[in-house]
Amino acid sequence: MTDDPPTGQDNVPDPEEVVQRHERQLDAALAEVEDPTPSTDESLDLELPGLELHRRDFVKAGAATGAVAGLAGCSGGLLGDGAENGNDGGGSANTDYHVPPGEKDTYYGFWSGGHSGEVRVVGVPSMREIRRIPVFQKEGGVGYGHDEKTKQVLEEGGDVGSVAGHEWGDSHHPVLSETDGDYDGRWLFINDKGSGRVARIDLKYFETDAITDIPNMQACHGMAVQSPDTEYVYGVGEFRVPIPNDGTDYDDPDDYWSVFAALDPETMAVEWQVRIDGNLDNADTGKDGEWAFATGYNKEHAVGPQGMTHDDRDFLKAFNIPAIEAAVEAGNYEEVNGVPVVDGRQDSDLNRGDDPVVKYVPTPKSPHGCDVEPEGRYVTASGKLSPTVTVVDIEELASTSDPAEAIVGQPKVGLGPLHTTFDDRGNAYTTLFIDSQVAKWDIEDAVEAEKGSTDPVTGKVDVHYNPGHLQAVESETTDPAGDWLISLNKLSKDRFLSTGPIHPDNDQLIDISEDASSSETGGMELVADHPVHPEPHDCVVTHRDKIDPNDVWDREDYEGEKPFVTQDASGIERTGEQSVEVQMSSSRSQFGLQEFTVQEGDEVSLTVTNVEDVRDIIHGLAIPQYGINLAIAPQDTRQVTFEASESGVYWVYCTFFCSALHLEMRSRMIVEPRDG
Ligand code: RUQ
Ligand code: CUA
Repeated sequence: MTDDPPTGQDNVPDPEEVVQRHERQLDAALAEVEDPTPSTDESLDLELPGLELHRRDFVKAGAATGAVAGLAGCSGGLLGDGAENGNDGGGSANTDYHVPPGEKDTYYGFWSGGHSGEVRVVGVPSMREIRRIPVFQKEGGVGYGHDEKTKQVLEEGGDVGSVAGHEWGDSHHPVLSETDGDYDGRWLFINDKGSGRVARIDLKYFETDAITDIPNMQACHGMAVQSPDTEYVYGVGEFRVPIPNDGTDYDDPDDYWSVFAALDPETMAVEWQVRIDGNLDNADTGKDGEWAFATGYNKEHAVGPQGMTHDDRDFLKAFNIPAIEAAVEAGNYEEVNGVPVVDGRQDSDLNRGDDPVVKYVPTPKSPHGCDVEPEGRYVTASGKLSPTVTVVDIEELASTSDPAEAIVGQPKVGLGPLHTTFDDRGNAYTTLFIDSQVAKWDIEDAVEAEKGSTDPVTGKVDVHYNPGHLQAVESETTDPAGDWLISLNKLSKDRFLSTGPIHPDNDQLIDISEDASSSETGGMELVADHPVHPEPHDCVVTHRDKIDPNDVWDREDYEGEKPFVTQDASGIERTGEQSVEVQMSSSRSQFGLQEFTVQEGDEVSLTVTNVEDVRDIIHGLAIPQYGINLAIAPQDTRQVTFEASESGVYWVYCTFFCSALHLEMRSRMIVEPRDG
């Protein structure tokens, strides 16, 4: 503990050793209970949370040390089998989560799909998966990345370096656009933790319509929109990298960068960035447009877990939006790769005056979740490696010159607090990764109580197992619904039929509609298990009345060059020595052309319109030998261009079972030998 934090690459710690070191740290923390002398990092004058936990609490299920090691980097831990967990239930509240055939869910949920790179639409409370929306990778079912329009979306957002290309992404944190502090149903934004990207889904069509590759950023982890009116979309850089990252200056980790980026929600252009000290993790914003927050770890600027967790403190960073905008306006920035980068590091000149661009609030080391409660009064940083949640008064933070003074509460909630969510009755709910529980606590009680007190905790419910995110319905608005909560559990272990060594995750639905102080769970009742494909991270849930998608396409939204193709307009036109244009309508149960003939080597530009205006009648168009796979919804037009490289007969078929004559819905492409 007295060595300098290791930063060189020849000092990669042995995982065993890291685990042992964490054990020693836990021992030290326990010793502090008897002897509450200041922490090893005396530069920060912050009260230590009380740590009167017993040793056996830390090693619950014999696995906590492994879990702590896993936690250091936001990944799953090595865990014991957790068989002691069971639902102890609570007072029965509204258990009507079953949605009968023909009825619809009350809420739309949007789930990130992790390294599947997609977003999933899930009905709540039934938890039925309604649709998958491909975002960061090509997908066959809806032809995403196959037609020119969606191909372009992927390509424009795909310049992530010659190594990765745009093969896949790691979607983590879906956030909904807001108007007046409420979800407005216009867009959903999602980050790519795999590279520094942010995507936008147009909720009129539930289709990804833009991806931005954020310069100066590797790994965009946190994601938020500025409340109350989506003034900005924030992408939060996690990994620190050299800028430029071209191999010229790679071995000075003190000069690696991580940035907080603000995008314009309309144009998806990066407006500005703030360079900060340490890594960034999760983000949220205040409710008045003035502040954004991000947790962070690795203030040590290390490159390995040992160094990253060396000190006892890290920071919650508070971004002062008007001050940042003023700095940009005044030209107080460095332009890097086309983006104004404001210096928000601790020793920056811009942080010296009365109106610093970034305030660094000291917290226990490696805080994780960053969540602002519905009234916008407090921001919480969930402890991860500390059993506490740090509660910061935003107004006080704005006025104080010592950010530590704005810490007004630090309830001790349990082991491995990762994320916090809220209801409309002043309760907060925090996932406990190591304890495999959700803890419920009272926000105002936490502010009243001594720091480190367990008194504000009003109940705990077991979940199965090792929860990461959790989300209460409409929790990010100023008026949450307060009826359902979903715990997104990283491991499912014994909860489902085995499918071999790779298990699904387990999303559990918890009824939170009642407060019951007499019950152990505080009224929370776990009502259902739902397996999910690897690996959702987070979700956001809105009332269905706030989303109003189209049933068919509006023709005026079509942006391609070619017009809407009617049956009469179907035809083929030679546009050059080796190029042809083919235009086709599709409807039940025929294409506008029964056959068409091109020459070997022709560049074929194919435009297809679905002329139906009936909801849910989708036609596909596939020419498998040429890799063509379009999905065309009613009133939509899609295009694709390919080279007819080999002569022969190729059947063009419809991929959606659209009518009794679906199998007959075909066209015949004849590719004539060029000199035949
Ligand atoms: S952050 S599990 Cu990687 Cu979504 Cu907390
Ligand atoms: Cu159109 Cu099948």
